[in-house]
Amino acid sequence: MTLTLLFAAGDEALDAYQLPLITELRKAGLDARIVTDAPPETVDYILYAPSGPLTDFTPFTRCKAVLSLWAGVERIVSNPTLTQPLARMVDPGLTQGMIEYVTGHVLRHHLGMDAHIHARPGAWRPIEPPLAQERIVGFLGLGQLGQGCAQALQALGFQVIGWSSTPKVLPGIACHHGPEGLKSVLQAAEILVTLLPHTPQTESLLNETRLAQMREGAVLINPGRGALIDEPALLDALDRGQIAHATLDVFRAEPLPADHPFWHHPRVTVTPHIAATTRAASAARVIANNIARVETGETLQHEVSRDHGY
Ligand code: NDP
Ligand code: OXD
Repeated sequence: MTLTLLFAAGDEALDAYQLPLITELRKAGLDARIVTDAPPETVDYILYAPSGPLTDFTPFTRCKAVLSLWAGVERIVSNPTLTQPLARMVDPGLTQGMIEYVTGHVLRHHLGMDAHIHARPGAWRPIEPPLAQERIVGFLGLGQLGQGCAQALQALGFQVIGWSSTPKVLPGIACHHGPEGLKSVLQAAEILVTLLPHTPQTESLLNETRLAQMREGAVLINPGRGALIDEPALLDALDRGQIAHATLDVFRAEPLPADHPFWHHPRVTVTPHIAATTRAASAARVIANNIARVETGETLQHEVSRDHGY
């Protein structure tokens, strides 16, 4: 029987995904058609992104799983109409992109590149940066992306510490959990990278109290979600120099409004939610393999926990 896959991630995404999906579904031995419209009761799987049109999952009575093209699922996970299993995106291309973004921005601050890029002509100021092994980089979130980035920086020689919900043992990385663990990471990190999902527990995690626990002059890099940060508290910490610089990729409102103070703050770098995008070629493989698993009675991979919200 031909499977019906409803592509509910927007027309722009369809242009990028159609061919890779057809190729990978075939390779996985699946007979499937990709549609953007179909009677809901005929749909077997939904490919979802928040940019797509779908908000009511109730009529999709035959649907065996909703597969998110995004890693972050905060805009769908608490949808009360969603009774079908939900898988988030874990894509090698996306992980690689995040590793490159985080490594690049960590190295910018570690090496003090700005001082040279913005130097006045004639200003010859040789400043010796510390070596990686003399620099502590902290991660809030040690999941698919946090772990990938932490391991890449550890391989470059950085002292890497991290914090997650559950205890972890990762070679060469000092792993913490719980409230005391969070405090330890905040107090130690010279460069802090936030790769947590947005959940009720992580909402405004970096508030006035926690920002004050960070090292004087620390750098914050946030490619996780804007809602992890209490914005007025961060602006205050930046104004005082408690936080030397914030590189922010994600925001409570996106696109970041033109009059938002982050745009003009001398200690803020704004990037427009480009830290890592799901790559159609590798993501199509992940989706096809996950559907093939369900079709052969195996468990859905990367299933989101409704209790945890990620
Ligand atoms: P994962 O689900 O793999 O990892 C999440 C990590 O956060 C885990 O280590 C988890 O702990 C930890 N965590 C969650 N809640 C808490 C909590 N309350 N306290 C402590 N630790 C917590 O997600 P990914 O690594 O794949 O992605 C992380 C986020 O990155 C996404 O949710 C999304 O918001 C963002 N993202 C941003 C992109 C961009 O372009 N800017 C692109 C893709 C994703 P544990 O391991 O113990 O469960
Ligand atoms: C994602 C993102 O969650 O792009 O995949 O932020």
